[in-house]
Amino acid sequence: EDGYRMWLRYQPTADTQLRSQYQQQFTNIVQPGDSPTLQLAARELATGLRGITGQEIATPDTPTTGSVVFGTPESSAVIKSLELNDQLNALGDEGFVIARREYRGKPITAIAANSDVGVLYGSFHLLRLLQTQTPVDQLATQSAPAVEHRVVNHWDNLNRVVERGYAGLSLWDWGTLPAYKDNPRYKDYARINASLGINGTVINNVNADARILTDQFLEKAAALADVFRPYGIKLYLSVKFNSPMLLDGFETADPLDPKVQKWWQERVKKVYEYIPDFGGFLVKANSEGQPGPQDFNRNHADGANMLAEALEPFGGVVFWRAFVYAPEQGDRFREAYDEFMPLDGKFKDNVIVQIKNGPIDFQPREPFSPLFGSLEKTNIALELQVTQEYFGFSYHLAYQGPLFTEALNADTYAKGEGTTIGKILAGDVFDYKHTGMAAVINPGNSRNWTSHPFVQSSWYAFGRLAWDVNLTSSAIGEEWLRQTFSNDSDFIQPMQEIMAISREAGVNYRMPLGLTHLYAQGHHYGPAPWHDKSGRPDWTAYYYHQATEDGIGFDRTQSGSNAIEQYHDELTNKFTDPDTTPEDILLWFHHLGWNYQMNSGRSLWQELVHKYDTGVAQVEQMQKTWESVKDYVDAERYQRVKALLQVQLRDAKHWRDACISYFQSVNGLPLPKGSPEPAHDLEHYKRMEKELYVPDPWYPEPSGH
Ligand code: BDP
Repeated sequence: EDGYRMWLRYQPTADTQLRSQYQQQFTNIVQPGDSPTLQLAARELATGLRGITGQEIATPDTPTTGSVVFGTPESSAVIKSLELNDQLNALGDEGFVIARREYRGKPITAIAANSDVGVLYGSFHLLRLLQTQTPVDQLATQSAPAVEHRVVNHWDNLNRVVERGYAGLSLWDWGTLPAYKDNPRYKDYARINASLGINGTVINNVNADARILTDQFLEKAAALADVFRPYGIKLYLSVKFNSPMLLDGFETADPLDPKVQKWWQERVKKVYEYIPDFGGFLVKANSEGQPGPQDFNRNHADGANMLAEALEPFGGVVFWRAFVYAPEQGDRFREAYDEFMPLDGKFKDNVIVQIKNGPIDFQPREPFSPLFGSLEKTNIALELQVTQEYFGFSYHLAYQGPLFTEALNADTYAKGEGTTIGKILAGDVFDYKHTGMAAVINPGNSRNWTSHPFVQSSWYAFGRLAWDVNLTSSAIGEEWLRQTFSNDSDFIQPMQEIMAISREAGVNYRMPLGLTHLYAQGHHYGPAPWHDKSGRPDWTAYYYHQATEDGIGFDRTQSGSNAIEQYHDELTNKFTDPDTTPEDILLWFHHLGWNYQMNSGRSLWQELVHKYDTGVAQVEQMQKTWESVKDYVDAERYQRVKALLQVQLRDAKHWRDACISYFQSVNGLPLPKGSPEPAHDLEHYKRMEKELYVPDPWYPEPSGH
C-alpha cells in the first residue's frame, strides 16, 4: 500500500455481516447510454463494487435483483420510470439522487441526475457511502453542490518545478505532451478530483509564464483538457498580464489600449480553438512583482474586465486574485480591502475576485479577510491552501479541515448575525452571478501524490467542503480515515483526535495567540522571529510581531492601523477591546504588555510559553497515538508517518525553543515555573536558520517573503 489510490481504495468491507448485505444488494450494474462520462461511471462502479463486495459484478441489459441503475431520465428508461423528477428539478446540473427502489418487484439502487457528470458524482458518492460502511437502509440521499466553481490551483512552473509543492515535480510532463496523454496519472488525477465534485483545475503557477499561451503549450494543455473533460473538469490557465509585451513585442499591455484588447481577443479565440470548453483565466496582477494594470495607471477592474470581455463570447470567466500588497502600505492587512472595495460593482459579470481566507497569506491562523461580507456587488471566490507552505511542508501532519471550516463558519455580520462566509459562497446572501472555492494543492510525481500521506486529507476536505459548506471537519476527517485506512473503530476514534488537534498543534508550536509570519525568509519552514532587516519591511518577522521590551503584537485598532474598521460594526467593536477579542487572534489586533492578564489567569508571557509547550506536547501525543494504531495500518504508510512525526517533533521543539529564546531576549522575563529551558542559546537558533536542512524546492526566484 503506497498511498497512490488515495481514498479510492475499494477494500472488501471488513464487517462481514454488512459485506454479505452488500453482496446481495450490489450484484450488477446496468449501464444506460455510452457517453464517455457514463462509461467512466460504469467503470468506477464496477471496480468499486467488485472491491467492496469481493464479488464479480455482472453487467446485464435490464435490472435484476441487486442492480445499480444509473443515468439521466434521458439516457435511461429505467431511471425515467422511477419518477424522480421532482427531486431532480431541485438539484441543478450537477446534483444527484441515490434511491433504493423496487423495480418490477426487484430491489435496486438508482443513481439519477440531470446530467452525466451528476451521475458520475452520484456514483462516487455511493461508493463513498459503501466504503464508510453505511447501512443499506441509509443509502438513499440527494445532494447538490453549494458552490458553483470548485477549483484546484496548481502552482506548477513550465519547467516542472512546483512553487511551494514539496511532492516532486509537476504532474504535467510537458515534454511528452500531447503525444502521451494516456499517462495513467492524468486519468487518476481527474478521478481523484471528480470523486469530490471538483469541476475545474488551473494547471499552472499564478506567477505565470507567458509562454503558456503560445501554440506550443496550448496544444499540450488541450491534450490534458481532453483527459479531464469526461470527468466534468474544466481546464483554466494562469496568465501573465503583460503577455502581449512578452510574446509579441508590444510596447504596452494597457488594458484600455484597443490594440492590447484585440491581442487578447485573438489569443482567447485561439485558446478556444484548442480547448472548446476552456474555463478561463486566473490572474495574479500587481502583486509580488507580477505585472498588472496599475503599471499602466489602470485599476484591477480595468484589467480584469479587459480579459473578461475577451472570454465572454465563449462563456469563460476570470478569476482575479485579491492577494495584493506593497511595501509602501503601513499595514499589509489593510491593502486588499483598500484596493478592491472602491471597485465593488465595477467588475464584469464573468469576473470572480478570488480572495485568500485571511488578509495576509495562508498563515496557520488568520482572522478572515474583511473583503468577505463587504464585496456585495462583485462575484467572489475563497482561496485556501492545501499545500503546507506554512505548515511544515510535506513533513508535518496538519489536517487543514479545521482551518477551512473556521473560515467558512466565520461570521461576517454582513446582513446581521449568521452571515457566514459559507453562506455567502453558497450564494444565499448577495445576488452574485458566480461564486467559487479554490485550493492551492500540491500533487507532484511523488508516488502517493502529496508526499505526506495526510496532506491527502486536506485535499479531500477542500473538495467535500466546496460541495457542501456545512460539513464539519471531524465528519470529513472520519470519512477520509475510513476510506484511506480502516473502518475499525479502534483506529478511527484515536485517529479522529489526531486529525482534530493537528492544525492547532501547528499553530501552538509556531505562532500562538495571533502571532503571525515568524518564518525564516524565503523558505517558510523554520522560525526566524529575530528577522528585522530586509529589502521590504513587510518581509521581516519583526513587522508582524512588533515585540519590544514593553509588549508584543500588532496594533490594528484606532490607535494603530485601524484595520479593524474594515469589518462590520459588530466585529470592529469586538476587536477594539482586547478583552472581547478572541485570544487565539489577540495579537493580530493588539499590542499588549507582557503582563496582560489572560483568561487563564496567566500573564501574556506565561500564556505564550504555555501555548508553545502545548504545541510540543500535542505532537508527542500524536506520535503516541500513531504508534498505538500500528496494527490497523499497512507497514509502508505506518513507517512513513512514524518517521515524519519524529521530524515534526524535532521541528516543533525547535520552533518553541527558538521563539521563546528570542522573545525572552527581548523582554528579559524568566520562564514560567515548570517550563523547560530552551535546549540552546539564541545564537544557536539564529545559525540554524541557515543550517537546518530544508530543501529549497522552487526555482526560479521565490516570489514572496
Ligand atoms: C505566498 C507564496 C508565494 C506565492 C504567493 C501567492 O509564498 O510563493 O506566489 O503566496 O499566493 O504565500 O501568489
